[in-house]
Amino acid sequence: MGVVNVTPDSFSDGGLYLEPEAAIAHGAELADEGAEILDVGGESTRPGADEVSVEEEVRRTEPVVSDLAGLGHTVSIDTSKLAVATAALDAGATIVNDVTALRGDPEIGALCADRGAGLILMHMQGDPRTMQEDPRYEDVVDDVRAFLAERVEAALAAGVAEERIWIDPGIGFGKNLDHNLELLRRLGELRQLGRPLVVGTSRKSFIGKLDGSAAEERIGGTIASSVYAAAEGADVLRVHDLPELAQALRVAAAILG
Ligand code: HH2
Repeated sequence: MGVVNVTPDSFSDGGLYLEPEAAIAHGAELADEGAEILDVGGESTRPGADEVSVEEEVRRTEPVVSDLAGLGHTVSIDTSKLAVATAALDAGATIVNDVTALRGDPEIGALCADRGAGLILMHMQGDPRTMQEDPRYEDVVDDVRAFLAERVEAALAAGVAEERIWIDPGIGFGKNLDHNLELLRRLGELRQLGRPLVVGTSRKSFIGKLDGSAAEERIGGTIASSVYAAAEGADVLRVHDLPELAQALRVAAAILG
């Protein structure tokens, strides 16, 4: 899954693809480089990010979704707002990536059910403004697994077909360094839920906490964590840097046989 951020303030690529033409060209390039899904987002979820109005989020994302879907690409919309998700599905997206797992706008469940769309449910403790202040868990993997099990039930109750539901531990969302590392180390335990796993480690700050690197210097850490996640059973890797990761995954797959 390649990331297409149509935002001025995303933590690693904010402002680079704010114009629709730039975002569309970037998405097409990611697809060329091997991305099978293009994840279009119009609001940053980084800690402390400003909230964006529904109108502005639709204005940013809709033309990009429309063009990329029109080119034949599979597009997901990274949003927690019903109106943004609706506009994106109308424009040709087929997956909703909801980082609040239906807690922001629960009606996204019925929308996905209605349209036969895929739905990604991600774990987050707290909300983006405050989530990194002091995250706490009894046992981070057990807590995330219980949360995701409960959100899968909520999606099923809204009518979403089970085979269209994907789950994501939400690396960096209300987690300190140890929480992120433990979730990755024990990722296989989330497979007990029986749903495909999406994992996003790309350029995230846990990598910088290990070596002091800035966001654009974290490709090595992104590859190491993504290859490890794939070996532990991740089905979708959400990343910014496609060619490097695609090569790493090909080599890892060849070794594992
Ligand atoms: N991470 C980000 C955004 N959306 N969605 C899922 N399912 N999983 C993730 O790990 C995830 C996500 C954060 O990355 P990015 O989009 O690059 O940054 P920002 O939120 O600042 O735009």
